[in-house]
Amino acid sequence: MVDQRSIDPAVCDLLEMCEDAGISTAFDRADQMKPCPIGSKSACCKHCAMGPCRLTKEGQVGICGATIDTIAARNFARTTAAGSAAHSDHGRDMALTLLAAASGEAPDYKIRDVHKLYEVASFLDVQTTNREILDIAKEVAEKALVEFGRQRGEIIYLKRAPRKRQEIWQKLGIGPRGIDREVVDIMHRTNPGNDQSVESLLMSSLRTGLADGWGGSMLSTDITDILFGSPVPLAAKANLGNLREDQVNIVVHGHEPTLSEMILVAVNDPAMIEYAKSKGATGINLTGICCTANETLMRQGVATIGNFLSQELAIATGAIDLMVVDIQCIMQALAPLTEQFHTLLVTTSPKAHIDGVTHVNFEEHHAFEIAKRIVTMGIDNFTKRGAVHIPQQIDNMVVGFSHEYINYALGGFYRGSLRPLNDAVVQGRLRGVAGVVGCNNARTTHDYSHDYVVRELIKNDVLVVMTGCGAIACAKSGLLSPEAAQFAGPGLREICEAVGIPPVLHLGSCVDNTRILTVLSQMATEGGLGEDIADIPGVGFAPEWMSEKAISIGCYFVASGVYTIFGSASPVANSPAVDRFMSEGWEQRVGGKLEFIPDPAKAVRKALEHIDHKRAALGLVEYDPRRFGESGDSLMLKILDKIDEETLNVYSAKLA
Ligand code: XCC
Repeated sequence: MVDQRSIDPAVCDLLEMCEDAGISTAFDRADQMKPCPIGSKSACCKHCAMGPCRLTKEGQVGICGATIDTIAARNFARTTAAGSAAHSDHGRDMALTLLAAASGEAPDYKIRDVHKLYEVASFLDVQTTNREILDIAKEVAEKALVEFGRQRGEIIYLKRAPRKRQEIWQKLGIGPRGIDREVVDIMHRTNPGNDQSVESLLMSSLRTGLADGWGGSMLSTDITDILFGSPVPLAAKANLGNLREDQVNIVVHGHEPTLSEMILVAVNDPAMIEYAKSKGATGINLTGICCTANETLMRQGVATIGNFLSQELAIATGAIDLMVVDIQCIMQALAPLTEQFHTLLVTTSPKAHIDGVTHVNFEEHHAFEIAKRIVTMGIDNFTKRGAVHIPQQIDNMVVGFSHEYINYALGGFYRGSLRPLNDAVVQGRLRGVAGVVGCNNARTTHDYSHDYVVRELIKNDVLVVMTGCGAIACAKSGLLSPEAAQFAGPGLREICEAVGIPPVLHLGSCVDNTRILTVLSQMATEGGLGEDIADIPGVGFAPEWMSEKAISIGCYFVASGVYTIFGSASPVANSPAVDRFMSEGWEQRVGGKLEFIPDPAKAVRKALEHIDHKRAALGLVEYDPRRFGESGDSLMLKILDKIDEETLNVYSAKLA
């Protein structure tokens, strides 16, 4: 029973322990509570007090006359708006932190990536000549904030897309006018008695998704890089075995890096370490969960102990002295669970309180002081620790593939570009590219679909980039290590070996899906693969999605021209009209489409068909894995096989 719930042995181990101890987890609750058969298919409308109306019979309409199609499209649009709001508000907070730092009001933050600041300044039309860094940063933050409240025209970052893509958006009128405005627009048009057209509601959803992808999230990625540094590759570790029995374990969880970056500084503070030692610990061990983990993992190599569905199990180890959470993806179940263990749970965001849980309000103006206070609370709690059960799993990975680094990796400083990547696709060494992102979902086997989809794609010479909980899933199954090249097809393997990268690249947190948009835009403008994102032989996947944010991401991928496949059943299955519009209707208009395919094998098959179809449309050679079958180390080893032992030793020494 338990082993079907997850492919992660550490999770299975703890699930067994919880089962024996009678501790309830999301895995059990998912078994005990089936999804509502009406709500899960979007056949319920609860936008007014005449309802909720449940449409369960053919041809039935709501009290106001709303059809199943309108209801499904309206619900979908609201989901997109909620997801776009969450990502974008995170981006706004990053802009406010940059503003506070640049104005001298948040002295604990610095401008760590000046190059990035200059780059972003140029995107936002901020003058840089003869100006102080902080002055530029202040105007960058102010201009970024204008994007949220913009009322007319289009958000500035749309110009980072290929020209052809921008023209499609202009022609369809789906270029977001302002980030907040598009979220409000959806809330208004889905309010009773407004938009009742499937096409209009779904095209508006794309616009609101674009406000997230090319607006709030992209600004978030950029500003986070400015404040904390653009990621570069570094070795790191994953899974629950990274918890330490002999040290104070502090876990960061959520999404925003502003506090976690300060906690990282605090746990390395000699006075804090001394204090931990005075309580009997040998030191302080910082690890993370979900996307806060991805942020500190990408930049400083802080170990991730798990993704969304691991959060309760991490507490069940009994080894966590303090878990500090910020925003998003924090289960309310953590609160009663921490009462069964000694773990101190601390909420910090004014937007994410949990009743009965200690709240330390985070303000960037006193960031380090607050971080030290929280770390001290964790150290004090170490003495209350009881028995622990820490699984031994530790997996190695290489992370930190910002889009800037991918350029650099392929050509160095002197000719950094995506040319080699495009050439590899043109030659058929790479069949195509894929972005595999998104959550865990307790309705599916934990991590299984991520692992399956990614293994199949790399086996078929598809280079995979990942973010979010999907990236953590594959980190735990070893796919983010250079050694995973052995699972790749011959063409991809050769590239991995030549460039020294894993076949699966970790690009960051959920907001960093925008790095995928940047890479795709650069590929489209580099030449050889058409002139638009929709021309590229590529696909997007969210195999285990659950959050509203995933739907917003899906919308901006589609609107950017990407065929996007979500795992699990369609949430709009009761409305064939809506389902059809999301595939055929959207594809005709924007070149991208969204499909819900619960069977991962079928999903991969369709993805590869799509990639091959795009290759054919570009007039590229048909993909043939045998063409590069002699590539990579296998060829090298054959040569070495034929030479005498002395020369072989020289080679081996060099390779070592
Ligand atoms: Fe949350 Fe970002 Fe989903 Fe994971 S992947 S469950 S949103 S932490 Ni974005």
